[in-house]
Amino acid sequence: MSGSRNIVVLTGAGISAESGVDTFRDEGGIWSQVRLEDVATPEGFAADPVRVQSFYNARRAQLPLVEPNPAHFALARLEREFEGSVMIVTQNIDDLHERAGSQKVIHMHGELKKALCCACKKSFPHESDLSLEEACPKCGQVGTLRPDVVWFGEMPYQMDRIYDLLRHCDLFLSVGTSGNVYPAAQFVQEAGQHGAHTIEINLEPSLGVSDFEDTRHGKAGELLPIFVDELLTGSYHF
Ligand code: BV8
Repeated sequence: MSGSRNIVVLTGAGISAESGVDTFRDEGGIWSQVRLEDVATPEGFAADPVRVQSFYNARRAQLPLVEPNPAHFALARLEREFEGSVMIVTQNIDDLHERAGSQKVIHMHGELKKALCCACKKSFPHESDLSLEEACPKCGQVGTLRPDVVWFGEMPYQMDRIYDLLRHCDLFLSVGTSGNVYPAAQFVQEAGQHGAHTIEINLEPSLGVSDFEDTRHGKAGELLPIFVDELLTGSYHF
């Protein structure tokens, strides 16, 4: 395996499913419990900020109760042991990749453990419940804090950097995402058009399955450790 090769890994809610974190669109998933429009849009936040704060407070409070699973640990091993570069671009807002040991992680949809001030636009770590009575530690204004997550209709983070990574990677691996949400759902085409080998590892075929050159369907916690072994031993050719 030559050292100059680059791997980009896109992850979605499915990689955290075996850790006990709800996905969005599976049976009983988050969007079957609450309307996306009400809790994951700027309009929903403006209409009922208390409802949105409590939706994210409940998900943030769950983080200490869940653990990374073998899929997260497999990607952290890949980053440590692969001769080239490994970058995770995650749609997830949990901290499980970092807790499994991954150091190169881009949270394109933000992070539950960060807050953003609507007034001064500063983001900062925030692990407890967010409330409207809280003052921004940066500008001092009260009632301007929101979860630092990217809602529908908002620009995902670090898009220029992500597209640059996609255009220069040799392997694009997508794990645990249904391919519903853009622009993440288009990344496989961007990578493939620039010469990357593309593979999907997902419980079931995603909406974008036909864009991938290779697919493996099953649980990420079972399939990813095997796949990482194949990458590290060179038995998976790309
Ligand atoms: C934007 C917030 C402009 C935090 C989220 C066409 C082009 C461009 C945009 C659009 C378009 N059409 C519509 C849009 C707008 C919209 C969009 O995509 N809407 C969808 C609903 C149609 N997109 C946006 O608004 C985005 N912004 O477009 O800005 C722009 C355009 C171009 C370039 C730059 C900017 C902003 C989107 C971000 C929204 N915020 N989250 C939060 O609350 O979490 S999205 C939300 O969905 C989560 O982040 C989640 O991660 C994400 C994607 O869901 P998945 O991760 O895929 O989860 P899902 O449940 O769907 O699937 C789980 C999968 O795992 C399943 O396939 C299942 O089979 C599998 N699985 C389950 N268990 C396992 C497993 N796999 C393996 N092992 C297991 N054990």
